[in-house]
Order: sequence, then C-alpha cells, then structure tokens
Amino acid sequence: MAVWAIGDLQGCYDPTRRLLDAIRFDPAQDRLWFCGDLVNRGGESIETLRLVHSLRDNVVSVLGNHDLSLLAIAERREEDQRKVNADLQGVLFAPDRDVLLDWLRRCPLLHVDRTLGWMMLHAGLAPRWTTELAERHAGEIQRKLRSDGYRKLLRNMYGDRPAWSPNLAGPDRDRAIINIFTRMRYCAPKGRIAFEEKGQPGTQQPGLYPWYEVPGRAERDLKIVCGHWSTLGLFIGHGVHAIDTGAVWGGKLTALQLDADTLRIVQVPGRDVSDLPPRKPGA
Ligand SMILES: [Mn+2]
Repeated sequence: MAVWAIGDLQGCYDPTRRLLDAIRFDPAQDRLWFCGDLVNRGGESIETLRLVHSLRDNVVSVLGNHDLSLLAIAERREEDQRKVNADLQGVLFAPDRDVLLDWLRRCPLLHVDRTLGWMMLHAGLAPRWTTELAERHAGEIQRKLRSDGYRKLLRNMYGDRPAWSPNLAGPDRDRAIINIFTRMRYCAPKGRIAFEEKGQPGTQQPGLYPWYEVPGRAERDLKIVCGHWSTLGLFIGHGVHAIDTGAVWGGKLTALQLDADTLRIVQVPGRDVSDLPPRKPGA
C-alpha cells in the first residue's frame, strides 16, 4: 500500500503513464492524489482525463483553475466551445465528455486526510485559514458544484475581485474562495492575491509574499501538498510541498509518497517540447 501525490498533469498523457510505471502503481492497493489541472495545454487532455477517470476508485483529485475553466466552457453554446484550443476541444467534443465532466465537477477544492496527516489543494490558502476554515469554505463551493446551481456558479466564477473577506456573500464569496484555492501564488499580508505575479520567489513586488510565508498566517496542523506554481518548482518548506514541476513546459512530472517515513520523490521527464516554439510559463 502506498499513497502518492502527483503534480499538475495538464494533458500530458505519456509522462503520466511513465510516472505510474516509475512508482510501480498497483491499482489493487495504491492510492493517487492529483493536485489538479489535469487538463489543458499538454495536447492529450482527453486521454489524460480518461486515464484518471478510469482509476477513479483509487484517485482523489482536487480542482485546479484549468479544470474549472474547462467545466465553465462546457456550459457555453457550442459555437463558443469551438473557439477554444484544440486540446480542450478534444474533451468538449468527445463522445464520453458528459461522464468525464460530471466526474470532474464532483472533485473537491480541498482534500483532508487527518489519519495520513496531509491535506491537498491546487494553489493556496488564505493567510488566516486554519485547516477547519479551509474545509468549511471548500465545502461551500463543493456543495454548489454538486447541486443544480453549478451552472450559475461557473458563470459567475471569472474575475479577480473581490479579495477574500469572511463577510462576502453570494457570487463574490464563491469567486473569492475559488481564486484562493485555485489561483493563489503571492498575496499581500491581508490576503489580497497578486494575480499578475507568476515568477520565482524574489521576483515579486515588495510587500508581497508567497502564500505559505505570509507573516501572521494561521497554524496548520497538517502537511500540505499542492501544485499550480511551475516556476516555483519542487519546493518543500513551511509544511508545504509544492510539486508542480512544469511537465507541460518540458520540465518534470513529480510524485511524492505521502505515507512513507522519509520523503520519497519520483520524477519523470515531462512533455517533449523540443519541436515547439518557446513559451513562457504562466497561469
Ligand atoms: Mn493551476
């Protein structure tokens, strides 16, 4: 029995298969935690989503910004769905899309396992959020995504404002919670997200902090595994284990064993980008 957390797949099917081989994944006894952003940009999003879905009895996956974006696009008119990139269209116009997207929509924003001593989220937590507060706010969104109101939530999801405050209500509250869990990298001490900052620590404007280093942040009683921040790379510190190592940008795909006494990390090469024009990592 092993529990592995795996970084952002972003439609990188071959690296995913290679990583599962490298960790000798055994569906009879192992569990996989995916940090979100299963889809987009890698070119094989439909194959990747089908693979993860086929393993769903062994899998917990948290929603990332690209996953939520796919769900939102899937609710638009067909002519608008034809305007998105070919990789996402491969999912949107697949015969099994409804099965796959219904499963994806039911994924949580936060997964907490107190027995194991770990929690997983895609991007970050607000400075004041304890584990319990994070569970409460993730639960608010999860309930809506699993209810008949999910279309309304997805329609009102986009936007950078407002910053999180406990007094928010309605779509503003939903948007602020989703932005923290799925888009956070840097924030101001009171938690305002600096959406434009996507580089390595040290490159940010003065007064901004990586979300896990904000002065006065809440104590969290569980170790955290997350993804989303490819320019940060593999980072372990402050109880946070960030494992998006940029597979989609030609970096690596990373697995971290969560139930081992000592940290065990397995990496495989990411997508082959040698014949693609250079692109700047982001979003
Ligand atoms: Mn992301």
